Amino acid sequence: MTHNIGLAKKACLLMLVCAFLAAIVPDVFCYPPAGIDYMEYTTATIELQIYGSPGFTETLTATGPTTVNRSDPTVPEDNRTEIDTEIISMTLTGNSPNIGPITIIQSPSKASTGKIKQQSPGQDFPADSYFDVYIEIKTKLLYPLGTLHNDVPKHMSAVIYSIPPSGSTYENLTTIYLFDESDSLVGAMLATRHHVDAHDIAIIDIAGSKAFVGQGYGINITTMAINQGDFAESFSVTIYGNETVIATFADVILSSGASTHLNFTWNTAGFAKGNYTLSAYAWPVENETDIDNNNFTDSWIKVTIVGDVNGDGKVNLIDVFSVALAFGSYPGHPKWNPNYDINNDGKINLLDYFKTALNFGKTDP
Ligand SMILES: [Ca+2]
Ligand SMILES: [Ca+2]
Ligand SMILES: [Ca+2]
Repeated sequence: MTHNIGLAKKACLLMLVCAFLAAIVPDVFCYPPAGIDYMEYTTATIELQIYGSPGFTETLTATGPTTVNRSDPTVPEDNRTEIDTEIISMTLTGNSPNIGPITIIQSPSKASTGKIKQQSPGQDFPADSYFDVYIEIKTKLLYPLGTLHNDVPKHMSAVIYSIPPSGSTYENLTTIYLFDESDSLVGAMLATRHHVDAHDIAIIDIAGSKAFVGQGYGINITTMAINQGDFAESFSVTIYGNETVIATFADVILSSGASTHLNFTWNTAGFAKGNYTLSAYAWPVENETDIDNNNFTDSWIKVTIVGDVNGDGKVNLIDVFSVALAFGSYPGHPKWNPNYDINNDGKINLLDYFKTALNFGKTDP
């Protein structure tokens, strides 16, 4: 009893420390108090084997909601905070190639309990999570299958990065036997996975077409956005040069798994000379939990004097000769260098040469 009070005190203290840290350090997460997680969209993939003749092995997909009950976090002796969990409801429907429509439900008679546990003391995520799952598989066939169940739990485990565990996939590869209503062995669940569908957009690249751009001229900037989640999304992306917004893309639309390039030309007129770090931010969509990948920062580009094609802050013979030697080139040409294309028109010609020569001798500052 004293021991339990000690643990309760420890948990309490931990939650206070967590609250304090979360207030001063925005990136510290803390496990929530007891509650219920309703995950509307989850997808189970089961390698199903039915014995007898004709028997078969197939991969069955079923989708639907799963609801989990969570306890308050507690701190055991190993100082890795943990949470007791239980699947209190699950209804997944699908269509078996061999036996037609099926419904998988949480067993009405046996509890599917589990745990969430910190991998390292004091660090909530990544966390280990598992459920020992008992199910019923309802088929439309009265004989010989009817409703199947397992007697030994399917130990489904995952590494999770949030609560609820959006984007994570619980998995178990061992064979668990299935029995019919009269407890006769009829088949087995082999490799089984259960994925919690997630909203997750990300920026995976941003790049400028050149390293040095003459003040007042343009540079092409390409950003790559991807939808790593399970739903179609519509979202906005803002592009920054340092802290200044240099472009906005509203209503970027991507289906699950799709990616797109967001291209624009940044006109540097009105921007002070200096280095600009390029970054892109995809504004999180509703219920998105992994937002670390919504921001992508690239190395800097330099806005400099027109004609300073090597970015050293002065226009001298090196710049003039560089442009002259690349004369007549274009993207793909062996002598092409985007930094020499002063007016950003995709070719290096007299216009670029004159703009460089006209500024000969200028230095910055
Ligand atoms: Ca994201
Ligand atoms: Ca120079
Ligand atoms: Ca040009």
